[in-house]
Amino acid sequence: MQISSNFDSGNILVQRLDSPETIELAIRRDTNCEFMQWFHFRLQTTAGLAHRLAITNIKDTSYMEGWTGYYAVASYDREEWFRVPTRVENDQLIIEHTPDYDAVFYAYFAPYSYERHLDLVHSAQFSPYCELSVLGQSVQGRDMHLLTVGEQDDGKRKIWVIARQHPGETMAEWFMEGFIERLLDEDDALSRKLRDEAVFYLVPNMNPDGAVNGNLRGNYAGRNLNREWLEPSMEASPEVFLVRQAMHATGVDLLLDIHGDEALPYNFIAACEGIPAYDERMAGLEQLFKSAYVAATPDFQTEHGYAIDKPGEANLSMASNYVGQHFGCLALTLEMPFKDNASLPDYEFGWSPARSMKLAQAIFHPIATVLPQLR
Ligand code: GEM
Ligand code: ZN
Repeated sequence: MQISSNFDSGNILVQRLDSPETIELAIRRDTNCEFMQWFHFRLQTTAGLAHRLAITNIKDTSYMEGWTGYYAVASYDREEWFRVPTRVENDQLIIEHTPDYDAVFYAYFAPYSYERHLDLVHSAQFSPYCELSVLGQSVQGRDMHLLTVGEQDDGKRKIWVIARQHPGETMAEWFMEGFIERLLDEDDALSRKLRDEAVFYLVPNMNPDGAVNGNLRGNYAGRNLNREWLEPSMEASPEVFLVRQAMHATGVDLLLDIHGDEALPYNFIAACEGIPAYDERMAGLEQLFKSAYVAATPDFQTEHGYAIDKPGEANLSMASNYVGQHFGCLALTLEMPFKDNASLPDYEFGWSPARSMKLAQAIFHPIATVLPQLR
């Protein structure tokens, strides 16, 4: 037997590899910071044997409540990721699986590789509606890609969609793949209407270094990008600095910040109720957006979500709060589950890349619903 993780988004430390029933592993912390929860590794073994893999250090992970009701994902071909029997026992995460083949990958959620990211943004430029540009470089020098969709015109609404500030939340980039696919679809009437009335600025991966290094939340310098929006720096958080700078150049009428949540088994939206600029207009737009999203898909709901910030108590270093306050616009954080949508469970795949892509394609309805009132 052999376990490896020296590949894109790999993260595991091997403690014991005595037998298929005695495998002990540990999750490595994010680069240059304390966050940890993301894992992704490869097992070379003998098909047909029962395996017991114990991740022994989940007590040190960032969101212990994320392990309750959680099932790890596995894949033989890195295309289809299915759920495997997983439980917490004596503060260890126990994965029990009898692989059908000699080689199998395990991960916290279906990985989204940097190669797939490069394919996504470069194939998008084939569309006559889409322009691919580079805002600058990340800490480790990876390009920060921006897709601009729709003719730029002062009369059009400016809609920014950013994703994967937290690199382990890979469902966010699966969402972006689905979003881009529909937005560039020449036969889609709603996309045509939105392209006519708005300009879209899309950043499918805000944190390419964190993604490649197998981080849950940090960038390579160890910064939580969703706490850098008040005072980003080119030295430690260039990813936010560059995107924020571009937003200031274009203006923002709507921000969607796409994330994943470790604990809550639901899709939900967090708004910016606690910012000083929050008013009845914003509250009305937020409700209109949420109601339209509920109408568009049963995979979205408004019953479960984060506690609402008290008035004036929002953390303005977070993207949605900073943008909502600075631009006086609707700014929403969308959260998808690492587990599943408990209201509409899929016992074989849980929440998945395909469902993330479908959720993205459903968001076009609430965007179209609020668009006329964004300014
Ligand atoms: C959150 S996302 C920010 C939540 N936004 C508001 N307005 N409450 C974070 O950054 O901690 C969770 C996540 O990372 O997905
Ligand atoms: Zn996040």
